[in-house]
Amino acid sequence: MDGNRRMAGIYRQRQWHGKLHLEARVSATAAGKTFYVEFNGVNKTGNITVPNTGGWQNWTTVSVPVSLSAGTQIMRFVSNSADFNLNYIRLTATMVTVPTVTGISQASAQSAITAAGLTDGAISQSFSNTVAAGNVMSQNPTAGTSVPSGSPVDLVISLGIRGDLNVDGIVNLVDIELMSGDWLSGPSIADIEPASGDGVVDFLDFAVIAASWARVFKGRY
Ligand SMILES: [Ca+2]
Ligand SMILES: [Ca+2]
Repeated sequence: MDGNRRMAGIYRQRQWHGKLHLEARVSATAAGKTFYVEFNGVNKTGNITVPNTGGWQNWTTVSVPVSLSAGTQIMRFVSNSADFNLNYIRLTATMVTVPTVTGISQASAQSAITAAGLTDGAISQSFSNTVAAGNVMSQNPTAGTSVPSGSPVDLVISLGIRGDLNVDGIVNLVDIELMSGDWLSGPSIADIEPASGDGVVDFLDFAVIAASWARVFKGRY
């Protein structure tokens, strides 16, 4: 920089968002030089001081954390001082470890995801004979994976056992009775076949309960 010049550049953020490190490779032959970097018109770094490196080709790297939202960012370098060198600016993602969130409630999982510096990804649901309704069956990325801060974590939430109409973790006569009531009065909770429902409760729905009962609780009723 040989004057109080402003330089502007466009930086497409790609998949990066969340916490990043901004690194600038600089040199100066006197102390007291400063600059800052804007993203979308906001000063995200505060003043960054360039130390006296003792020579124009004696480079050092200064680093500050920045936190960005997802999307295209317009990055603007702003110099407060004359007479220092800037070689480059680069952004690197802060890596975090994905926590284990399987087997716990969706709310607890999302709290853990936020606490780890990650974000909620896609939520889908699936029946499970082993994971209680409302708990996390699986996650993507898997626990222990190192990913950039702010990355989304997808969850599959259990709907419980298919045919467990009162969601008590057991398929038994209580569920059969609930289905029988629906059969007489019209579907409310017992239209479970096909999975999206077809507006009627009939032998197909009963067959799902019978199959769950036989498969999951054979010999226990
Ligand atoms: Ca039940
Ligand atoms: Ca049905």
